Amino acid sequence: MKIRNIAIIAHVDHGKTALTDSLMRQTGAAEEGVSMDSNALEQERGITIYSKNASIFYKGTKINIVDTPGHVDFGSEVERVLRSIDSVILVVDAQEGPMPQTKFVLKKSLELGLKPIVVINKIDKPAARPEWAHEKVLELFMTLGANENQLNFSVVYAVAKEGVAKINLKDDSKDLSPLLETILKEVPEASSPELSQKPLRIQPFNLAYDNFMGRLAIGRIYEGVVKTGNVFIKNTGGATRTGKINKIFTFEGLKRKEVAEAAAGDIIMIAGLPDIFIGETICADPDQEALPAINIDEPTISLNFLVNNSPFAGREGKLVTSRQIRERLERELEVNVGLKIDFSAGGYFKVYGRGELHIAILLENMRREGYELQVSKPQVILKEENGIKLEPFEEVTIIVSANMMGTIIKKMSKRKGNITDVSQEQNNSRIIFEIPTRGLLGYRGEFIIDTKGEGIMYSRVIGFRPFVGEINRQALGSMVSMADGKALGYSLYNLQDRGVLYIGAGTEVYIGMVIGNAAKGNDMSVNPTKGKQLTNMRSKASDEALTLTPPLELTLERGLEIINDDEYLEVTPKSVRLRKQFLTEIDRTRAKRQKVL
Ligand SMILES: Nc1nc2c(ncn2[C@@H]2O[C@H](COP(=O)(O)OP(=O)(O)OP(=O)(O)O)[C@@H](O)[C@H]2O)c(=O)[nH]1
Ligand SMILES: [Mg+2]
Repeated sequence: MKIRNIAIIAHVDHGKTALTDSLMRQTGAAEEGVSMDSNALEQERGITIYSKNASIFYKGTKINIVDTPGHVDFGSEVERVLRSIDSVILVVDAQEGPMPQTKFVLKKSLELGLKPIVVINKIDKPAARPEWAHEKVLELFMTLGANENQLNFSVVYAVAKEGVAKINLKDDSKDLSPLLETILKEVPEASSPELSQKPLRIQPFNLAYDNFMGRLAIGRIYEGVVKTGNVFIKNTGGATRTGKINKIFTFEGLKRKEVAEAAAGDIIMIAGLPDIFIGETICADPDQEALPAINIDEPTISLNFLVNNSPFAGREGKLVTSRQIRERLERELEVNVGLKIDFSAGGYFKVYGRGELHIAILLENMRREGYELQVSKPQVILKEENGIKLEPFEEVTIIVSANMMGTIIKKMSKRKGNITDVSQEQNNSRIIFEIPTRGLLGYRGEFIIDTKGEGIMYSRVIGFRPFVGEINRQALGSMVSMADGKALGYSLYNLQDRGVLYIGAGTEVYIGMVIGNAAKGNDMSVNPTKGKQLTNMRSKASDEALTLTPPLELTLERGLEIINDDEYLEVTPKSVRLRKQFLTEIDRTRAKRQKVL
């Protein structure tokens, strides 16, 4: 069987999944309406979170496709995948052109020696500028030091959503055949009789989990033929252990199909190796050489997961105990490769992740399954090397209308951001900063407000650098309830001038719950349950209908962003609430004093 292995890579939203879906539809690998974004959260948010495998058949060749996530928090997934395929389809939006994540994934691909096929997508958009986008992509290849062979990349224009691709913009095309032909022409064949005759070597690049089969490894067979039975596993440190493969699957469309054996070149899933990990080598003989290791990016932020002990604990969740939360987190570690958890501290679990979205997705999945818990403020992970304190830095690309530039630069410099590049395009300015992750935490919300939701901001971690010292940023205080009960419209009306409220009238509150922010900067104890004094006097003002500004709804991501050091975010299947760690003002004052002493 002839096999080609490709990955689809791009900046977020440029159309990777739409293209994969259309390829499956055209080749009959999946029916109308079936999407690679199969997970409920993916469908709701319209983004890919987990990279996934599919395979299609075209003119007798099997094409294994890995669809990758475009969001930076999941960027390390992409890197792992790139190691295991032979070519990439780089999708670029015909209106936006190359964006920060385009640059990142292209750079990785070029470094690995891959020759990409470029798909200029969304040419149906009214503002599409496909020729300009093509030129920009070529410039990017050159900036990134592509070799001559790589610079000679093929270009295909597409409307992925509708399943149409063409080699020349003027061509008349009804389907994706021009792209499929390009794949057959450009992507090296993965299988050959010689490779199949060698002793077995498989390297997993992804993990999955099944309730019955346990941990599953998704990997590429580099050499040999795999059958069920005993194998040797070499880890990246050089140690060898034994294992037994008891099931082998290949992909057909999105589905997996159990097979008795599979040969070199194919991408497969195997069951039976409960401790298998990314980058290890599964082989037939203990003397075989291990394949080069696959790097896994280190986490950049950490936070604590705790049993919920708020006055409302257990009201909305079914799975609330420390043991239940621990078991769930242990299960997550089976597949969530970027995640690390320290279970050793008493009273909480320390969770290390790749970014706020990475953590938010885990919490969202947990609350949907009925879990209830609370978490602390995410902290940036600091490292020490040769006695020097290091902290993670990010490259931030901001695109705003030209008149916003001043404000943005002022705010970013305050947070220790340095400009590395500024350019103008159409009516927008594109500014690139390098900034410590610490400085960036909590800025996103402010950016959205400053640019009225029209600014674009992308960031990605670029590595650890020397710690830049204290960052003075104007933190917002919290409005803390000093009463239990139902919030009343009358008191919220009086409070809404002093900060942004997170709750509306009728919300149940408890002592120590954070109900809004305090614009002045310091925490403020308030009583949101106070009703109007009853008097015989009629006052005109108070009798007019009280118009409340709609509250700022606390989502998980927003909560993780605005939470202060001395607070917890309470997460239940129905609610996301902020609270003080110490509920009463007396306890908070005492805690603060003890810290100082
Ligand atoms: N107009 C137009 N829209 C498209 C086209 N292809 C995809 N889209 C839309 O673009 C949006 C994003 O598409 P996806 O395929 O989810 O993008 P993606 O690259 O997989 O996104 P992530 O996986 O989250 O990085 C969706 O709303 C699609 O319907 C196209 O050819 N034309
Ligand atoms: Mg996608």
